[in-house]
Amino acid sequence: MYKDRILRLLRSHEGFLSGEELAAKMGISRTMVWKHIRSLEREGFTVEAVRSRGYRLTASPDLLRAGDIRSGLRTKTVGKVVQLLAETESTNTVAMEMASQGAAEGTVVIAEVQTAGRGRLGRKWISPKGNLYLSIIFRPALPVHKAPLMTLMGAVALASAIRSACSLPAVIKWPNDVLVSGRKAGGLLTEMRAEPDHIKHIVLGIGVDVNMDPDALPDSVRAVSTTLASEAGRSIDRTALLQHLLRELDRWYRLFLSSEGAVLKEWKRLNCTLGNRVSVSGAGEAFEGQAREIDAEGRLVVVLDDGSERTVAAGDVSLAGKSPDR
Ligand code: BT5
Repeated sequence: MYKDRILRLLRSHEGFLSGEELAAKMGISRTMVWKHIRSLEREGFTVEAVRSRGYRLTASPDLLRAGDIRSGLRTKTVGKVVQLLAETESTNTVAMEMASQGAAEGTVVIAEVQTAGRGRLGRKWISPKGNLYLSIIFRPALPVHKAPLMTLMGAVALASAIRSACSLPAVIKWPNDVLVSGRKAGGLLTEMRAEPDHIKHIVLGIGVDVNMDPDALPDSVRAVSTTLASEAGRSIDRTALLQHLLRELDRWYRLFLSSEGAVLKEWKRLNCTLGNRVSVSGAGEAFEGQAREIDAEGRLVVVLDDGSERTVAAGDVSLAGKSPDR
């Protein structure tokens, strides 16, 4: 697309670029260059135009663009198809629908805003502008009981991407949270369609609090969550973070298919749950104990005070601090 190419040229150029030069590079007329620049301005870019010198990009909107996301991505599977939506109810709902209709593995659905973002167990994921909301379609040839490992894989990819793109010490809280400074900065929601003996498709939904106004959250949620921008003390380039995330997902998914152990090992390195005293709730019961291990299916092994062990497949965990015996 000419517009994307013009934008790339303006971005990679410090000073002014003349209309003539842009037109020659593109093989189009100067009038067409001007029309594309007007169209970029309508998208929120600020382009300074000075007669006899040309055009210079002075400000970019905090908006995702499909061309930018794909540019230089170089992934094998994840992000080969990117569907970018200004607003939708839930990217997971859209991706589940697309997967049922045969969308390719690695298809990513992204929205700037979700009007009915979902958490687990019918909970809401508040989804104002400024963050990342995406869902990825996977078709792993796996038995159903391995599906929870995909959440762990996604959490490893998300924590790694936040670490490398934002230089923040992101950690994973079992089963589906990514925390920075002890507060939730992202969550994962894994949904699937399965036959009795195998998975048909899995949609991995990821929400990350990046640049949003924290006032968009109710007090109760704000008290236990954070945004990457407030942790970093600067606004975050969402496209760069998203590209890191898609690359990490591509890499960890492939590793996962060849060696689940490799993912579990990295998960253990990045998690903040094991070794802690935890309160577990879910499936109509609640108990406390020490989070001891994660098993080969991604379940949490908790040792209760009477020494008995409980293996938890799903639930909510709150950390009650380091266990005295570690
Ligand atoms: C999650 O659920 O953490 C999964 C979140 C997954 C969201 C993504 S966005 C893209 C895709 N499309 C969707 O519709 N969903 C996925 P859970 O562990 O159940 O946590 C939900 C709880 O987190 C809520 O009950 C609130 O307390 C809290 N919460 C809601 N919105 C939040 C936000 N923006 N940031 C931090 N915490 C939030």
